[in-house]
Formats: sequence, C-alpha cells, structure tokens
Amino acid sequence: MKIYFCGSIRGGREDVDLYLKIVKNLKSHGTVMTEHVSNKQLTHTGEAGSAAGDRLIHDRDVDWLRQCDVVVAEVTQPSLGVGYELGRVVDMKKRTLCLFRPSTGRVLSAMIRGAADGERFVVRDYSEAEVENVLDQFFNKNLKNSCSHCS
Ligand code: 6K6
Repeated sequence: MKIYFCGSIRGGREDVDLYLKIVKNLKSHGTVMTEHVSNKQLTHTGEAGSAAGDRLIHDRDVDWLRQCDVVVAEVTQPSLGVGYELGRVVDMKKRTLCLFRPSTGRVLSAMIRGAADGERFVVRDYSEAEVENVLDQFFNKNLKNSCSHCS
C-alpha cells in the first residue's frame, strides 16, 4: 500500500510534531511516499535538505500522487500546496482521508469539507489524542482491498 501524506510546509510548520505522529502510524499500514513532510529540520521556507527547484518538487509530487493507493492529509494548518494536492487527487479519484482539528478554532475551507462524499473523499474531525485510532479505523475497516498490488 503506497500512502501519500500531505501536510503544510510553506503554509507553516506549527503541526510538524503531529505530522510525525501521523507518519509513524501510517508506516504501520504501508509505505509512506512523503515522509519528508514530517521532517522537523524542514522549515516553512521548505528549503532544508534539498536543492530541488519548485518545478521539480511539483512534478515529482504530482507523479507520486498518481502512483499512490491512498492519500492522507492533515488539513488544519491551511496550506496552498495541500489544497492543490487535494484538488488534483479528487480528479484522480484517489481514496482520500482529510483530518481536521476543530479544537483549534479554525473553520475548514468549504472547498475541502464540501468535497467530502463520505466514501472516496472523507473529511474526519478529530482531536490529537485520537489520531492513532482514527487512522487505524480508516485503514483496517475501509481499505483492506484498496491496494492495487495486494489484492
Ligand atoms: C526539501 C526537503 C523536503 O522538502 C523539500 C522541499 N519542499 C517540498 N518537498 C516535497 N513536497 C513539497 C515541498 N513543498 C511542498 N510540498 C508538497 O506540498 C507536500 O507534499 C505537502 O503536502 C504540500 C505542502 O505545501 P505548502 O504550500 O504548505 O508548502
């Protein structure tokens, strides 16, 4: 199972510890293609550890989105890049879980919440304390036969 994880980089790195927790859990369900999103060295400028130009990053990430089996996005910290990725994956008809924390006082964009269909594109409100349960439930209950290489 190839998992593409989306989280804010240039949108702000406030939630990076949570991204780390999410990626750790995702690794128990498959291969995480975008572990760098949870890299604490990576600042909001998105520069650390890579000399890659923006076009290279964009083209590689869109290619990985095409290859992945499932997308998990933490959408509480607003990010243009994450929003863009989600728009692309809706078009690609990828199975997608968006995780949002209402306790922050933020209100999720209507373009994300309004895209939810409860099946292929799921938006789940949650608290940090329940993140592992939410992910385990999503993968164990909904995705047993979704890996294009495993069934
Ligand atoms: C170097 C080392 C690690 O990251 C870098 C350079 N930047 C990026 N590398 C990979 N993916 C990126 C990078 N910048 C943005 N993205 C993609 O967009 C990720 O998949 C994130 O989910 C999303 C974040 O977008 P912004 O707008 O918050 O940066």
